[in-house]
Amino acid sequence: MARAHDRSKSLLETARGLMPGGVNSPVRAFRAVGGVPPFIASAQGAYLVDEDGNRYVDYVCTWGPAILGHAHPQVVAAICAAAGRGTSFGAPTAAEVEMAEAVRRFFPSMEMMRMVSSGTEACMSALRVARGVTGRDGFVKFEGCYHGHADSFLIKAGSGLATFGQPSSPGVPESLARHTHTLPFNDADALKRLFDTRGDELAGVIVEPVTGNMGVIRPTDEFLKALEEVPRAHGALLIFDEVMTGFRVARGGAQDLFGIEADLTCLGKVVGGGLPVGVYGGKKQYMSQVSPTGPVYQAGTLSGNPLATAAGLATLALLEEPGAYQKVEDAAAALHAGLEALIEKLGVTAVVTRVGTMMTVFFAEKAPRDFTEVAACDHEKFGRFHGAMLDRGIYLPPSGYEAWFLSAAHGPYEIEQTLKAAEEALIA
Ligand code: KE4
Repeated sequence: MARAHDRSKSLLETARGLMPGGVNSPVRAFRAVGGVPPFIASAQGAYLVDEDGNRYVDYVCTWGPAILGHAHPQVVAAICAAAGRGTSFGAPTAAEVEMAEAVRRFFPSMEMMRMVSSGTEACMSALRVARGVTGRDGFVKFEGCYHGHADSFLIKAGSGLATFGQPSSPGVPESLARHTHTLPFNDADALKRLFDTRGDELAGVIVEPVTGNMGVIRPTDEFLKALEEVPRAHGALLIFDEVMTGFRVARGGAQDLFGIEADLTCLGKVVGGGLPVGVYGGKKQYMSQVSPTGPVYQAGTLSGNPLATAAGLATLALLEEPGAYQKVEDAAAALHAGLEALIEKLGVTAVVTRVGTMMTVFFAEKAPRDFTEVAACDHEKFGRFHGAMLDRGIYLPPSGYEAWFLSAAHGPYEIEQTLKAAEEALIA
């Protein structure tokens, strides 16, 4: 069953001497599940092929972006055509205007926006706008949500809700930590209490409206209501980090799904069609405060880059075609149902959570509601499951704290293969 990984092993050895952990983003090192990460040589549709020639059905989909499947011919053609016209100008283009119009069709609350080059930049910049327009430094985030690696977000909760946050990485100044308040996800009361005591210091609340970075957790109705009402009642902004959920949990992201308008929205992943893109935007009254029309500074040499814009535009055009979403949702629903049936049949303690085209298998009695409950899941079991799936040609996110992503290229055959593998892997 075990596949040859000789070339990946040897590349990893060399890479470890050149890059921390041999990778350019920590999760790729497979530390959470063990084993050698396959070094990927190419990808097409729902499949990855590694340097040893092993083929995998891919449920990472480059952590979300590949919603149409890898190397979609229309996206590739758009990138190639754009490259032939020049790869970067550092000047405005017609395509950026078209792109902004397209994004606004999906996210009407993004009346104005700015394109950047990553989800991290989008979140960091949205927070700066919230701070800039309110004149306040504090903000709220939720435990288990990830908003990129900007300093203000790499802060964890202190020992009690009333204590200051602590940097979660060396290199993040302690002095910054006092401005970041981390609350439990799905805890409406904690949000109300914090705003009641410190509301006038808080610029906003940033949230993954459906979490992906601790696995897929749906917000409760009560929590959503509090998100919508509490910050605004105190003059603070509601920031939806839809870097993962955008174009995924519904066409117009979580705002579309839940009927909530965010004041500011952060996008990444799908919006860039697999190239480095982020977008942040929202109400005109806030976004017009960004430089050069306003005092809040933000800039980028490669922002609105022609290749990234071409990939994003081609992706969004395909997603606007009738039935485009249904296809991916149907594949996700089939996998969800199939896994649930296997869990039941095999008597495994596990639950499947899914919102739209994102899902997670948690090894627990019931679906977790917050980070504490995710941490209590059987992550060793997940590691064994992950390894057994990989051996059977199924590439899952290498951590039990992540979401799985499907694409329009995942058809009945891929789902069937995945379920066949899972039938053995679930009891590994
Ligand atoms: P990037 O800077 O990685 O483009 O985006 C940061 C980000 C912001 N907000 C949300 C909700 C995100 O999910 C992300 C990035 N997600 C991770 C997945 N855990 C990317 C993978 C990685 O870090 O290697």
